[in-house]
Amino acid sequence: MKISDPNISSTDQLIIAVLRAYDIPADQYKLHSIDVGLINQTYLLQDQSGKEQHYILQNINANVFEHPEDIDHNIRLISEYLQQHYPQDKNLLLKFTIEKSTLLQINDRFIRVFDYISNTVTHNTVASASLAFEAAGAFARFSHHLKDFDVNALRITIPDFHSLHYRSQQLEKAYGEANEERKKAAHSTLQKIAQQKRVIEFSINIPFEEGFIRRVMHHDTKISNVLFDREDKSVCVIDLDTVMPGYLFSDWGDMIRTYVCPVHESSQEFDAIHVRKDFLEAIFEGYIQGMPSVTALEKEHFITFGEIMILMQSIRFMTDYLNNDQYYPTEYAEQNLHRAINQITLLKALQEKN
Ligand code: GN1
Ligand code: MG
Repeated sequence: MKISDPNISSTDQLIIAVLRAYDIPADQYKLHSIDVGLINQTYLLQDQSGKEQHYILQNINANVFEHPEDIDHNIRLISEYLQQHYPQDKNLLLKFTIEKSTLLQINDRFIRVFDYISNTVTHNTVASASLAFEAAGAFARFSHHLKDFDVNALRITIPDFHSLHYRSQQLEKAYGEANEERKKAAHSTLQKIAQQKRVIEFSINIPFEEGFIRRVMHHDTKISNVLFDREDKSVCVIDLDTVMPGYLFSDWGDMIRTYVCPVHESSQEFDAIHVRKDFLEAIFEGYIQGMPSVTALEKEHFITFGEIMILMQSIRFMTDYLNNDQYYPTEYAEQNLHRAINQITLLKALQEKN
């Protein structure tokens, strides 16, 4: 459904137009911002009467996702498949607009609304190994339940999204075009990144090894993308925008990247960066319990998968720093550099520990 209206300019006006398109009574709902992500904004639309459905409202960042309709296509295919084959599973379901569409375009904004699953919560930090275990199980079950789904039916929502080789080429290009001041500030971190060629070379061979299986992967396994019940048992995974064909390094590796360290990727407390061994084990165990088809080769390279994703994120933050912060929102000038340092520090900690 598409609305073109130059009079819709503020967020408030936008929300009102969204509610109208979905036939949700505006006076009955309250909007809370719930996202902690860098790319998308997510809101909870809470029914004030206590009787009706709550909703999740999310925009699609069209600078990052060039074809929002591809995301819509993927999510619809996946939800239909899961509903048909696992009707007992709970999953976020897309709500239809009054024109029976699941993607709403208002001017240049793309929005979708999902039914909220009652009595679920999200977490922004991984406070315990058991939470890591539960989250790993949720991502594993998601991919496992899609094992007979045709991965090639999915559209590629971001080309080369987790290609470490491509990310390192982007870094080289950014370095070539960067200003002297940023190049200088980045120098010692770039040297550390340059020492990690082995990880890049390993990643290039993954698609050619039989023991690395191509599956439906989520590609964004941070803890806030899991819904938990009130007892902190995982219910389902959310944010399916980057669900694409992929390899286990993406999901297992990104869980290592975002769960094992006690401080966040944007923290400047570099001394506090270390690997919580019990969390690492929980990610391993939780995942293999939910996904019986993990191969011996994949298990053997569990840590390498973490190395790939941590290096990739360091490179992506560094690239953005050298590009004068075009991709990741920043609150101060050196933030992307600090994030890149944070990630390379975590990579070293993981490598020393294993
Ligand atoms: C972005 O917006 P968010 O936090 O869900 C990024 C991920 C990065 C992450 C780093 C589409 O995800 O790949 O790992 O930031 N998503 C996209 O915080 O680029
Ligand atoms: Mg995301």
